[in-house]
Amino acid sequence: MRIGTFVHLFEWSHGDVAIECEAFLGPKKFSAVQVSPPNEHIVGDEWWTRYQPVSYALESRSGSHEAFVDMVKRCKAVGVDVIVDVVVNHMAAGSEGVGVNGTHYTNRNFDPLYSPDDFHHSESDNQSNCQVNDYNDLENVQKCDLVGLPDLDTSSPKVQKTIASYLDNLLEAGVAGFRLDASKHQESEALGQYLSQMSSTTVPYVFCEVIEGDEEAVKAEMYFDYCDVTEFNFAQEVGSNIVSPGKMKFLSGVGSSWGLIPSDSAVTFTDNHDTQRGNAPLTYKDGPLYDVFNIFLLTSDYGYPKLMSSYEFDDPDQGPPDSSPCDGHGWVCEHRRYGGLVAWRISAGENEVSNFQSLDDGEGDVICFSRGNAAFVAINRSEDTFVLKCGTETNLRAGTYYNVLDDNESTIDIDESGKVSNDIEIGAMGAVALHLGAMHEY
Ligand code: LM2
Ligand code: CA
Repeated sequence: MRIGTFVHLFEWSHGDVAIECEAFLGPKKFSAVQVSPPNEHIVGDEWWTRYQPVSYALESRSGSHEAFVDMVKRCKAVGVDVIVDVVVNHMAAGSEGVGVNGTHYTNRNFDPLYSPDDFHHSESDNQSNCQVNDYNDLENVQKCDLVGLPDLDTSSPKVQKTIASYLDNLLEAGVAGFRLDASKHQESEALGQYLSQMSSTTVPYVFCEVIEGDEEAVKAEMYFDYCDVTEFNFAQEVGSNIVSPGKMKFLSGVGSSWGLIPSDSAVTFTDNHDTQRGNAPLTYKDGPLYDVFNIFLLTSDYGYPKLMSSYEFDDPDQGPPDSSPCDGHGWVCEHRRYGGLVAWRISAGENEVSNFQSLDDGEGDVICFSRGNAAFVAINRSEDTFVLKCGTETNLRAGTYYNVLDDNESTIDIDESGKVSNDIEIGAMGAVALHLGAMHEY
């Protein structure tokens, strides 16, 4: 069971990530931060320029090589690992272009890294390739170009060596983990091969971005030997029980019995930078209902949760604001709302969900559960204040606890038999979360 919590600080600059590690993520005990691809990408204001690599120089919209190394060091110093988004399925599209560090490229030619024969290509012509358009066909998904992006031949020894040396470079800088972008579009054995060719003695945490679709050729389990895997169905399945009222009571036992991948392999999230522009059931735009979803994400015993931290957008292509996150305009900073739950999860530890109760007489909008004797949460998804009755079982030992979702403003007493000692009001779309690590001293 994963007791950590990590956060994707989408499109934050290296300098701002470093500050956030020191000011918030470290003190709150986040295990890691996922950063946007730090390597050279095409020029342009859209966020997705970051997914069109031009070289592996650590120069990007987020900052310079030097700023990157400084960020990694400062985050590490406060106990926060840096997980890099690694884009190696493909390179930048187009017949010609230039990267943010001044590197020129032409069609499928990225001197000195890759030449046209290092890419998958048509039999008779190394300047062109098939397009990904048939998700029932493994070869098509993995060897053709994804949205016109020249597809690297990840099975080639030369390409594997080049990727492994990029990864070694990142580890050298102190990076602790990788998100392997578009893993679904890379043969899993080839992905395993380049990972095994790293020479660094650091063993990174690796998770693979695989969107498993019913009946599709690529299966999440193909990757389990090499990495954890993004479980996109968690957001869909759990989300559908949060979007409509009356279904919170069905959230007991989220896991393999729901058709999800094994918990130990799963990276979970409510939304990510793609789904918040696509089919995510809930995003920051949904207000408090989205908070309910994130609170469930962080208190669930399933998977390794990743919080999304966004900037506001109307146009889905829109890049990040140029102000500082969290105090500047245009940033959402979702992760700041749930800081107290990170320590809650650490207290909950390896304990599975127990004592799951539907509290509103079967209406299904208010639930509570415990994680062993270490942590308790009650979540009110209804539009009205709910009174958590005196006598509700928490499994906690007697004492006074802070509600960690309330910046420790309020306390709750638990009696000798582990029950709530007074009636407690939980606001609409609100929650109370108590754990052994946040007991009131007296
Ligand atoms: C991913 N995971 O597998 C990323 O999470 C996702 O954000 C990336 O797409 C994708 N794979 C490739 O790394 C994004 C964005 C696309 C964008 C690509 C490349 O969602 O819209 O495609 O990055 O920048 C853009 C244009 C598209 C065009 C393509 C090539 O939107 O219309 O296709 O560039 O020029 C002709
Ligand atoms: Ca591929």
